[in-house]
Amino acid sequence: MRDIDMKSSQTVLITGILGQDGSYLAQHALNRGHRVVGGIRGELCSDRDWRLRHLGIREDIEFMSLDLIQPDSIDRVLRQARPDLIFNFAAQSSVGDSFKFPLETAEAGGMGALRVFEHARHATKSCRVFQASSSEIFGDITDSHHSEDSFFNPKTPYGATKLFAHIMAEAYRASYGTFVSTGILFNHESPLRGSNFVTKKITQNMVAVHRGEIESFSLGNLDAKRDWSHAVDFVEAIWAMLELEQPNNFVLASGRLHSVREFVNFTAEALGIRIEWTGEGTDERGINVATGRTIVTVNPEFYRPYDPAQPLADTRKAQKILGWSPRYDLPKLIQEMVEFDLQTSC
Ligand code: NDP
Ligand code: GDR
Repeated sequence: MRDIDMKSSQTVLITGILGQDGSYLAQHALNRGHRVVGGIRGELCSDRDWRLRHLGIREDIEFMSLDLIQPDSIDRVLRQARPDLIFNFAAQSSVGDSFKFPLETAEAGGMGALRVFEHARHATKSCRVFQASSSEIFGDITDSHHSEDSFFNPKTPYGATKLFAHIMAEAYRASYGTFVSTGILFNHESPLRGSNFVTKKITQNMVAVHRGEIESFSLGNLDAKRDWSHAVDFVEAIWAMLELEQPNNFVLASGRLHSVREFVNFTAEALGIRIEWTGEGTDERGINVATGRTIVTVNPEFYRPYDPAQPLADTRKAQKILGWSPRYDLPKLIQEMVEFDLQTSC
């Protein structure tokens, strides 16, 4: 159910536009005839804008230098761009890296988000903000299904940072009437996913094994379960959130959990490889049944100090209020990722 139909040209500011979600959201906004301003940190060189080039929208975007860790750069961009809509995707988004770089993670994802909300609060023209929250804010599982109203109990520096921003979004809504909506986003992947995340690491390495470029590769916790969706499905729901009359919080997910081991199996299947698992713990191995060769091993280097289990998601609110239902299931998502990697990574 949409309250506002954004037909006329709006100025859309996307922080983190060079990342996965920023790129797809830019495509979505441009397809609807809006002006897109993209915040980037550092220089725009060809190895960093590959997602935008792949989508064929690189030349349609106005880029501005924006680092969420630098307050002046946020103020300058927001004053110059005068956005109607802000999609705040910029963050140090790796949970694993947040253990190594907790200060940078907190500054960009926490204080950076707060600075964006401060702008929206004081902006002279009305400005709607989307804040990318995360399922990591749930932390340890408390309910059978987790919704917008569940207890938040994060245990990772990344999750704690995202919870700070999430609560600030609610505080700005309640205290100042600022339009800040949040998406409590479970994992979403795509061909444009960064290779430091487990899904892309698996599809890229399995393609390399398939081509005979490598014999094997290593993963960490194979038992970890995640709810994986396609980023394109999420971008549609995120856009719809800012078309509502009132700001709100929405859980986005598929509602289904799969282990990392199962993700490897699905990927192998998409490549016509039959895989069998043997051993336990760090001795576990994935073996190519046809050749008898080990293709996946476990390396404790990829374990995390704390790796909370992901809960099952309750997405009824997004279905009901946004009329949202995802188009991709996991095999279809993996098929698309594998096809992309077969064409690109040599
Ligand atoms: P990506 O890592 O692909 O993109 C994040 C972007 O943020 C990158 O372009 C990065 O820039 C930029 N960035 C990092 N630090 C700063 C900074 N200090 N100032 C300005 N820009 C910065 O993430 P996704 O697109 O996957 O995710 C988008 C958002 O959604 C993130 O906030 C993430 O935490 C959140 N989220 C994502 C989920 C997912 O499964 N994808 C699930 C839940 C939440 P650079 O290119 O320079 O590195
Ligand atoms: P996550 O995604 O931490 O859920 O954060 P990631 O793909 O990094 O890890 C998922 C699970 O896989 C396990 N794992 C490995 N992970 C990585 N990166 N590399 C490995 O080799 C590996 N082996 C096993 C991890 O331990 C973990 O359990 C993502 C990000 O997009 C966040 O920004 C977002 O908020 C959450 O999803 C929801």
